[in-house]
Amino acid sequence: MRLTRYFLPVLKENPAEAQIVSHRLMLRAGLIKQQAAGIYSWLPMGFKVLRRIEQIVHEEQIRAGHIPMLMPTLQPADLWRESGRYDDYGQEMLRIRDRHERDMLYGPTNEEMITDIFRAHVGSYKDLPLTLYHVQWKFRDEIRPRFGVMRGREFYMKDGYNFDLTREDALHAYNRHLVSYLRTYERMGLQAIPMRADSGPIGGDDTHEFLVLADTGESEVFYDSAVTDIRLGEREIDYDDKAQCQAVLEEFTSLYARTDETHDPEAFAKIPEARRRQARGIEVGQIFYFGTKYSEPMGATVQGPDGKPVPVHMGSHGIGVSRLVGAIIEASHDENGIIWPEGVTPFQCGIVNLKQGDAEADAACDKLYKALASLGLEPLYDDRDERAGAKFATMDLIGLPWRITVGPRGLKNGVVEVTSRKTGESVEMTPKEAVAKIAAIYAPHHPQLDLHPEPMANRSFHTWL
Ligand code: 5CA
Repeated sequence: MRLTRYFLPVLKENPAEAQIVSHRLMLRAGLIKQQAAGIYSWLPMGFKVLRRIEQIVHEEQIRAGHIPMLMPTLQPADLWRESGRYDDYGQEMLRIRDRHERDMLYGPTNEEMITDIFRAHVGSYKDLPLTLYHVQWKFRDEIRPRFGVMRGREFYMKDGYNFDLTREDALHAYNRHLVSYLRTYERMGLQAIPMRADSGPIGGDDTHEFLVLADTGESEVFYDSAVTDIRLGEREIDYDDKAQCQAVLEEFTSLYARTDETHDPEAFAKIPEARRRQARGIEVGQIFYFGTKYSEPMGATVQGPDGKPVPVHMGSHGIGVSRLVGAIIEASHDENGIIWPEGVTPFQCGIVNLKQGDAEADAACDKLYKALASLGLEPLYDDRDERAGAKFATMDLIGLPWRITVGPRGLKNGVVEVTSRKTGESVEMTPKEAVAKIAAIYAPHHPQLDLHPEPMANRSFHTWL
């Protein structure tokens, strides 16, 4: 993408309404625009990041054996009357009446609707286990929407629902979700720690929240600092292997890590003092096992092996997809702007032309741009007629992990400069080496990248983004 043809409305001033850095940077970098309290438009570059995050979520859910689908945002109130939550949910639920005076609502979550789908189509234990999920907009009429997309009223969430014959099978589904979530967050360059939590209006006894530690987080958390040393990493996971998934759950949840609702000062005091931490965190996901809380009142039963109907054991599992954009920025920025992790960056690198209009510099930039694009990468080429300082400031603000700087002086020696946004370190190399370096960096994030392509006019990679 050439910057002169893109829509990137960066702000010069710090927006007064933003209290935390991620909100400020999302507005300044032209990622979002507020339309009403807690309701945002996703401008092109924000939309790209949102889609990258959603894509990782899909890939990891599908890897875990979970099946994508799509449910509507509007739901009939009657479904929620069946579960008893229509009245319980209170003012957070946005209630709507249609022209036929039917009560509707904008879904804050989908336990009832998925249970309705299940009971309509599944009748036998032989069809289990089953986990269905979707990524869809939700609405919760939060009293205090704040911090931009972190606590929105309209927000984008992945929510998944498992149906199992027994409690044991449903707990395996719980563990599977825990493992797949750890992988999901790590791919986004985040450490999200599973912590024992409270189940709130979703219900059930078993629940963990995933927290990204950040001073601006809304949750108060207590943990043993040793949990921050554990990583899932590249290990192979067989999601059908119950023992393996259980072992990962135990590895990640045996040490003390709790949100304030479930905090137990006595247990906390047993941790060696040097490892006791009280901090704040951003909740980027939550998993629940709630057994038959919805299946029983809503009649979601299957015929068991003995021919008798049994209510299915369920859980639900959510990832805050839109909140993650803010959480990633909270975890990865400096005083000059965002620092996108490579897994979610909207463009893999920037190209800065130090002397727009100089025939040699323009030609070198065009060539670099084409070489990167032909590999399936998407560079953002700053081809504006601007001072170098202004171009660098924009690149730093929008936070692309790598920048290739092209200027007449370097080109005389046959080199361009490749700079890491994170470390600020710059290395001179030939344009060809620069392309190879960027491609090698992204190869693990995009297995579909073709590093030795035939010349090809129409590549499908990310073309709709
Ligand atoms: N039905 C369950 C699991 S699918 C559920 O709704 N869980 S939840 O309430 O914990 O929401 C899942 C995730 O959505 C949260 O962990 C959080 O990351 C995100 N989320 C919740 N409320 C908001 C909000 N107001 N703004 C942005 N993200 C939110």
